[in-house]
Amino acid sequence: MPVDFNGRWLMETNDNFEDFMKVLNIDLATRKIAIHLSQTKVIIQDGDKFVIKTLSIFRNYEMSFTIGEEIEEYTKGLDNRVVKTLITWEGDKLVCTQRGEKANRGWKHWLEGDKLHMELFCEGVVCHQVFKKQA
Ligand code: VL7
Repeated sequence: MPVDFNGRWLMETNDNFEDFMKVLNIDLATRKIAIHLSQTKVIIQDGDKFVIKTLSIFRNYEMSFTIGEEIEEYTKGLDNRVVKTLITWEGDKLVCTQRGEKANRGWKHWLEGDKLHMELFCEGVVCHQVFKKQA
């Protein structure tokens, strides 16, 4: 049985998000707003197919993918780059690599108890987010 990420997840902590935004060259005005956002993840998982929505009062971001199938991703409303994105399972972790202008970029999702964890990484900078499941 694969891990089940389905659900609506509310942000509890967001460590080092400022440095992560800086390494993506997000401008100061945008960072000032984004740093205070409570982000919500809505994950729809159907076998190896996923839709992940990241929602906030400022901006929303949505992506769809199938495990093991590389896609071209446009990070619209985030850093607005185009990357080659591939998501695979590493054990029970969902691991994404985003190949492009920025080196060593991607994210990981995993579950610990009833919490959803996410690590966002880029050029050695790591942001760690934790979400709790909405009842
Ligand atoms: C990553 C991106 C900050 C710009 C606005 C902040 C708006 C709400 O990659 C992400 O999720 C993956 C895995 O769950 C699926 O797409 C979302 C969000 C942070 C870095 C860039 C700041 C401007 C935040 C959309």
